Amino acid sequence: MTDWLSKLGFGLKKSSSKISNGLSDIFTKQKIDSQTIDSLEELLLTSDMGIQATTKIINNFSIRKFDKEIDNRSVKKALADELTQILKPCEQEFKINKPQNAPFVILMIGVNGAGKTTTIGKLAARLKDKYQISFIAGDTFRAAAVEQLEEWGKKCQIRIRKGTSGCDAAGLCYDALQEAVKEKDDVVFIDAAGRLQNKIGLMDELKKITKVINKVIPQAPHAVILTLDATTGQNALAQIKTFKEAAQVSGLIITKLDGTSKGGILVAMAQETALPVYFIGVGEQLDDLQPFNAQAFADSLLGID
Ligand SMILES: Nc1nc2c(ncn2[C@@H]2O[C@H](COP(=O)(O)OP(=O)(O)O)[C@@H](O)[C@H]2O)c(=O)[nH]1
Ligand SMILES: [Mg+2]
Repeated sequence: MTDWLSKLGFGLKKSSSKISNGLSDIFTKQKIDSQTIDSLEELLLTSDMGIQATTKIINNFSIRKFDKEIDNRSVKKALADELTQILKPCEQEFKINKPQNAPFVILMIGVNGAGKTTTIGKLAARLKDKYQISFIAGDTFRAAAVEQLEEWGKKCQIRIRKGTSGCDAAGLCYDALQEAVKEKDDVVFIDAAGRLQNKIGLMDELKKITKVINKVIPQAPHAVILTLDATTGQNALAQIKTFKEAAQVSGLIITKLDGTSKGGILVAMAQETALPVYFIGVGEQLDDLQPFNAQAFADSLLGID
């Protein structure tokens, strides 16, 4: 098995054992009856797949013909097919289309603790051999947030532009982006603040930052990535809704899949929002960020090896 696949399987262990054990308990008979279907429905719902996706899966699954005897593996394979179909539209490569004479600007948004700064570090590590990258420390209210970004910058030898503590993030972005243009950076990551206590405040700040970015570089930000913590389960869906109202979210990165049994949330997201999932986080190390692959994710989620 390739390295990334085994890492994915390992990262999704908590989710897959929950689902696997559940399936073993349900499919004990040689035929599928209404009780089996009811139990399957309950398992999918408690695995965070959401009502819409669960209904779709159950409808398709109940009319499926199993030609041989019904063993655990064929049930898992059939379910993996259903999950892959739902997840597939989210499998979209994250592309850097650098404009002429300006950097490709990536605005990272998400609530505090979702994994924005860590993900910027991981992403930059993937891209740094190919592009001249810089960071803007837009989370100006938390000193620790700036330090954390600086650490990633040191680790990956990437320049970071920051302001004084508590300075206006939009003003910082304005100056820093102009510098980035002058320095001919290829890619700029903006680490935005993530306070969600006050929805209006957050929306206003994001709108202001976007406007300023756009003033310096037309068409920018070129990507707005919403980072979501998978351990929050269904709450992640509410976060998507809130952030979509505040910014033009182009895609998602789902972190901390290694720390939760709620990996099924990606199925609910795929069904209900259909936003691209560029990457998934399966650990805290630099190489624990993987491009999202629908089939591999579905297989790993069900514990198919
Ligand atoms: N286990 C695990 N931890 C993660 C992952 N991504 C981020 N973290 C951890 O989550 C915590 C918050 O991340 P941080 O980047 O500071 O979040 P931010 O507030 O959105 O910038 C840190 O301790 C990270 O190491 C992941 O994929 N897996
Ligand atoms: Mg941060």
